[in-house]
Amino acid sequence: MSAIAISGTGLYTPPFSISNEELVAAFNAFVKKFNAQHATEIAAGKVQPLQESSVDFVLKASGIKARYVVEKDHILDPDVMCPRIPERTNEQLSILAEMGVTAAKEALERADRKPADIDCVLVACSNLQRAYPAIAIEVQNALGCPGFAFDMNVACSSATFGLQAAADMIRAGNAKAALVVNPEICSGHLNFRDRDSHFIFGDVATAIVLEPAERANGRHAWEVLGTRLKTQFSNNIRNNFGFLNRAAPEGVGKPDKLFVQEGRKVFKEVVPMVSELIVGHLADEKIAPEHLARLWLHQANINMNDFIARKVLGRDPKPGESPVILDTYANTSSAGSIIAFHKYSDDLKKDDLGVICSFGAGYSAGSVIVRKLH
Ligand code: CO8
Repeated sequence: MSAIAISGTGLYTPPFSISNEELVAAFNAFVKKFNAQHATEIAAGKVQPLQESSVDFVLKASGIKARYVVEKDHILDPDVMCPRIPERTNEQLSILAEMGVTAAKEALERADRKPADIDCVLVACSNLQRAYPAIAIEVQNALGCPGFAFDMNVACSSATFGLQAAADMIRAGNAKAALVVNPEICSGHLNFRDRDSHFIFGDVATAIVLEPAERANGRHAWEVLGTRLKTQFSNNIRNNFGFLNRAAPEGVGKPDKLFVQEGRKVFKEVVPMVSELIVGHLADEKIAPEHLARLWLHQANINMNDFIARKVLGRDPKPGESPVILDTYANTSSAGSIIAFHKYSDDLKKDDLGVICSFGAGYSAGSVIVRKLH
């Protein structure tokens, strides 16, 4: 079987950052306003008063200090509390494609490849902007890549599932080199009026170039030793937004048309699923966990990552062994583990081993074992 390598990665970080302090201040202004407006019903016991959020809770429960967003002002406006992103004409590049193209250009540069070298473009992300034409075909067109492109969505696991799909297509001879792009505008699906989840997500885009290992000569190249994917149906992370919303008008405006989750259940059920996936994958590849130089885990929650790293390594991770980007980026869905890999892999040396791992809605989980090539 021919070896496949990740030869470069890229990152686009949106221009605006929202601190926990700013986010919680906006949320609490909304709560005060809601409770004042509904004072009579609240006093009569007909409406439950809303509770305020807290900066301390957010940091302790999640490890998040800030998040990047593509639009800030309206998220922080207590009367709006969602991003307002101006619609673009069909002739303009869509915002999701634009973010993806920026990340893709960096990935191509780091891989020392031109768009003409890529004949397969996948946009793999949680939050696709439209039904069709595929965002991936728009990215392919904007970059000028030959070949084919398509979109895929496996929620937070989209990047690792995209990695496996691309590696398999190259191995099978259906593509020479692939670009997997993960643009995520999570702020568009987040309910900023929901105290339990308003702090969780941020916006970003990442990109990955894959090609046969024998051609990946650059210093950012990592051989993909193996990929393993798993899914198990669960309603604990769900978003019912979709094209049938207008066919069921009674559902319009209900909170389930945005991100909803049973956070505690997710935590309890996903931690063992992911640890078992990684440990089993390493055992099958005959790699002892102590031989791993790094874990680039999905960035959903610091406590979750600490748990998984401990289960895989059998001890507390040493500083830097399981890098965290969650503090400044928050949960960026599929892009999280790729941001960690992009920012914290260049310092490793030839033959160092690591695992890129994602997990999220579905449930879905993906493990990718990599070895530094040069
Ligand atoms: N401020 C103050 N207090 C709060 C707040 C708040 N903002 N929120 C909750 N509390 C209170 C609660 O009311 C509760 O109080 P009490 O004990 O009196 O009932 C207490 O704090 C504890 O609440 P929780 O049990 O909810 O808190 P946890 O400690 O469990 O932390 C988390 C909540 C952070 C949500 C945690 O459960 C978690 O991280 N779970 C895992 C989440 C996860 O990984 N989800 C994966 C989602 S990723 C994915 O696949 C989605 C893809 C789609 C992307 C869509 C983009 C939008």
